[in-house]
Amino acid sequence: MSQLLAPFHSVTIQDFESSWTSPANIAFVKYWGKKSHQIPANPSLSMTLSECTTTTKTKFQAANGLTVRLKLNGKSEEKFATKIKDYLESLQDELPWILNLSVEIETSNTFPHGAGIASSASGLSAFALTLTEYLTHLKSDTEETLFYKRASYLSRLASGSACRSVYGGFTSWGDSALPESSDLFATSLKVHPKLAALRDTVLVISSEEKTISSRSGHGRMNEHFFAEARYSQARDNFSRCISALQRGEMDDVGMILEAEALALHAMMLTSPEPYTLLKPNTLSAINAIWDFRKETNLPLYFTLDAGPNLHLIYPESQKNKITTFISHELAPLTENIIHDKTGIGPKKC
Ligand code: 2P0
Repeated sequence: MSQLLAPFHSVTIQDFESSWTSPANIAFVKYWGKKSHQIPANPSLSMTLSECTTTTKTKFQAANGLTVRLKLNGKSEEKFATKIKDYLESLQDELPWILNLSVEIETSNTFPHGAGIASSASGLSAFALTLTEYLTHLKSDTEETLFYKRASYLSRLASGSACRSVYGGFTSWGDSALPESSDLFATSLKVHPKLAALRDTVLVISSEEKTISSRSGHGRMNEHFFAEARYSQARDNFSRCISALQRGEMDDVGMILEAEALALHAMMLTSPEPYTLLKPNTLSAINAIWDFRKETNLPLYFTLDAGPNLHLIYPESQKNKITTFISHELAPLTENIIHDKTGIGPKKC
């Protein structure tokens, strides 16, 4: 049992209601491949976003048995309710009383489904933060560092990437040479002031539902011929990316960002059951970005999540010329564009 949840093993259930808003994040070094109990195969590192958030209001009450009702934007969503119920059931060894709860959730996102922004990171971290607040309501423990560590631990068990959303700025997750690093929860990462405010302009190339889930993608890494090489590359990129972020070297960060995005999609293309989530316009936009960089030397770099949509990362200070290029050259390749930037992390509302 984790020390983080041990104080809450036996409690008297009380009624409680609270709301949290939590942001999505974009991985600079990717989590792709995991061991059991949501232990990542390599450390990952991400930037927390500002505008793309989920707000979740949750009501916990004593009940005979565990029931979960969930409304997304006012509409009942059976699939998400089942996901939360499975998640809560998975916590029963550490929190046995959880099987006697009625849970009512109302949730809404500021960004559309299929926008290339993982709603599981924002949605599940928002829910885990509310659950963490509920735990401290049941047994008071007001230590703030432990609160967020616990929230990150609980977020990870719901969805790996969600554990990185509980802190603002930059976050790392996974055992590494960093002090206090852990496979069990994420920690905050200090970066050079020059890179503390980056933009993330998301090119929505396609908003179609993806054909292969991230869960299945992680699973395919288990039998992957290149798995060990990939994990070793990720560990190397992780330490090089942290060093570049702390030195304030945008171009070094950018080269790693792109290498990580391409490696992630190369893993999909070369997995035992190969697939790709890239679209022709993803490749057209990548080529246009490379040409733009060659011509202007401006620090515009891309990354990809597990989907066809590009996240364009660049310093706030360079936004004028870069946004002009985006709206003239890249916008015609997209369905939609979302403007985001480095965010300050979740908040209770
Ligand atoms: C990441 N992704 O680091 C990587 C890069 C997508 C591409 O983590 O199974 O939804 O819930 O732990 O976190 C997506 O996988 O997977 C992901 P689960 P998750 O952001």
